Amino acid sequence: MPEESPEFMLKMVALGDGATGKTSCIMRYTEDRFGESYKATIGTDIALKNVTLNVKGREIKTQIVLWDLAGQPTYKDLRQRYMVGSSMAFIVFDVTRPPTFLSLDMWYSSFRIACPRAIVAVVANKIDRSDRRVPTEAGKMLQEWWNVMYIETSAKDGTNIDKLFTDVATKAVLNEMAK
Ligand code: G3D
Ligand code: MG
Repeated sequence: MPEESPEFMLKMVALGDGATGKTSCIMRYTEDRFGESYKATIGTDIALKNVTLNVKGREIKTQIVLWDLAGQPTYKDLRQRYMVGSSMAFIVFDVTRPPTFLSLDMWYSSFRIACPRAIVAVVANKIDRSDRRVPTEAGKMLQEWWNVMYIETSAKDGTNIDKLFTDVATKAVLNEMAK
């Protein structure tokens, strides 16, 4: 018997500076793998994840369409086109590299231009590392200022990865239902 088709298909984009762990978060979530070398591709990689979300006590089948930019696009124009039509975004920084935290503002602003009402999560990744330099308070500050989600993860050991995608997608479904 064919599987029941999802009630929602939602686009999610991965944003943030290079090597912060965007691809690793997606791989951990969709394939439960980490650190295997993947081919360096040019352009956009797309991964699919089917989930059943609990939204206000209802089971909702949802397909998350994850867009991951291979490499860092230099052209603002390309980034903007990649973001269009997203229901949600996760913006990743690396807790061991403060400059990647400072870039969040640029990523957030350009995403808001493309998708003013989409759900956003700021993701503090690599919390398994002992050389952390960006404290939790910094992330919490952005969470309040921007009224976005904030979550600390490790794609390496899997901490909070499922929670990240499930929470963001659940909010996005609620957002769609309110339309
Ligand atoms: P990107 O897609 O944002 O560019 P990647 O980032 O997912 O390619 O990850 C960049 C590097 O960070 C990779 O290491 C990857 O293994 C590492 N990384 C990603 N997430 C974590 C994490 O949660 N913890 C730790 N310790 N490392 C992580 P390499 O060495 O392959 O460059
Ligand atoms: Mg990548």
